[in-house]
Amino acid sequence: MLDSPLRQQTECAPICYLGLGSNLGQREVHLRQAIKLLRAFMVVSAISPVYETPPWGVVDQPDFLNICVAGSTHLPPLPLLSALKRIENEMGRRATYRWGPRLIDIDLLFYGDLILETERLTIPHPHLAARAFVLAPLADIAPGYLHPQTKNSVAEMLAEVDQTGLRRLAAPLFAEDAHV
Ligand code: A4P
Ligand code: MG
Repeated sequence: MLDSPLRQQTECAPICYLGLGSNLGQREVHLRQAIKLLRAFMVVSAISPVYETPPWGVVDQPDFLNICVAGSTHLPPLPLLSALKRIENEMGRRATYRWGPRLIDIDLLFYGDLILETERLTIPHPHLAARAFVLAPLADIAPGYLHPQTKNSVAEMLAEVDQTGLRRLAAPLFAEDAHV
């Protein structure tokens, strides 16, 4: 079978990991829609199971559904962040407050082993190691992945955080592909 042009463009691209969350409206529908839109510029190689998670940071808000996605893209980091923000806006996300409720949130967790600190973008994501809602789904698709700064694996980081209230849902997001 011939590869798609997008797959050819991303052959040598680093693997990126994204964290997606939703806690408003039809949460699963939002996660599915976001993945569809991601596929315009990313070859998705893994999608984690869905977790229902208690809100972190600002606790007085509905529970989230969280997943992690792995994929490659020809976009450099800042254009990738812009593309992720565009998806959030296109899907109707409205600004609330820091760590507040949201229809869809897409965070860039890792971009290969790149370390980057700019005003707009920090990679790896700065709160990653403290968040069970990121580490649990990430550990399902990349348990051995090493944080480029601390050199701790995702599974090791997960073992260090409080996983109280985290619930892995039985049904995959897409019936046909639990892990792609
Ligand atoms: N930004 C810098 N680095 C990154 C990065 N690696 N990935 C900047 C994404 N964005 C990055 O983000 C604010 C700005 O951060 C962006 O414009 C970008 O320039 P935002 O998503 O617009 O605002 P926010 O989400 O309110 O702030 P923040 O600090 O990004 O919050 P988080 O980290 O997104 O956390 N609890 C559960 N259980 N599940 C969740 O999914 N999510 C949050 C939000 C809080 N509590 C949660 C969950
Ligand atoms: Mg965010």
